[in-house]
Amino acid sequence: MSKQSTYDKVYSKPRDMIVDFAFDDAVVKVFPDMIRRSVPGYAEIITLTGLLAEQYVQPESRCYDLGCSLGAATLSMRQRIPSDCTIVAIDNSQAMIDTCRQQLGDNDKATVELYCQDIQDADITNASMVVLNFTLQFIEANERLSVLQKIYKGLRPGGLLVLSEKLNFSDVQEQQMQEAMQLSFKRANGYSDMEISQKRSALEKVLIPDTFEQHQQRLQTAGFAQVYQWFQAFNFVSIAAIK
Ligand code: GEK
Repeated sequence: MSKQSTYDKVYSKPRDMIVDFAFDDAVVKVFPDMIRRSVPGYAEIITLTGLLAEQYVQPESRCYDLGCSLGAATLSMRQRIPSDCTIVAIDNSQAMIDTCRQQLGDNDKATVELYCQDIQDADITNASMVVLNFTLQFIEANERLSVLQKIYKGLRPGGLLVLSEKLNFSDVQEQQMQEAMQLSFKRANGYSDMEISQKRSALEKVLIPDTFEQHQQRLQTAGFAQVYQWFQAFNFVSIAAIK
């Protein structure tokens, strides 16, 4: 989606020490390329998010894009929602927000408000759709339920949460199979084994995936009556939770 996106070489040179992954300037420059080549199904989820918005977004309500990065889901929603809605896009990386702002441009569609903020501190009100696209996995495990409870509270009845995540599997063989397939996906997209292994080390402590059962249970505990997995590509899924 970015006109400025360059080829991701962030982990292409051997590093003496791998520090924890951060959404800094180097990552922001290559982000659209990085996520497209690393997350199977990413482009489809973004496109289909627009269709979900068309179906679920209510007039004069708010849509939230939590952990918006460069605003891919925001742009997809903006194409298909009433112009009297507002999209609130939040990310705690200033570098992401600055580049996202440049990409949004002016237009006569729904207003987009952009905030550099931790989603744990964000207020959610009058929402009919909330997108958490590959972001909950970066929140401390014991803080995830309170984020979902806050979203549930801020949604109107009939409102939709789209939760996309990398998954773990409780079945050891399935875990091996799905991980191996993501590895093949990354190799097929031009990442070397060294890049894959250095990025994996950098993400180890910051991206902690749950199983589908953990997500389902947490969403139900937060109050969501309907929880459906609507998309899967190997170990990446998207869940629709309806209030
Ligand atoms: C997309 N949704 O293109 N508060 C706010 N932002 C956060 C937090 C937090 N606590 N933790 C991480 N982030 C996007 C892709 S990327 C997924 C989301 C990935 C932000 C972080 O700065 C980054 O921009 C985003 O969440 C995760 O549809 O890179 O795997």
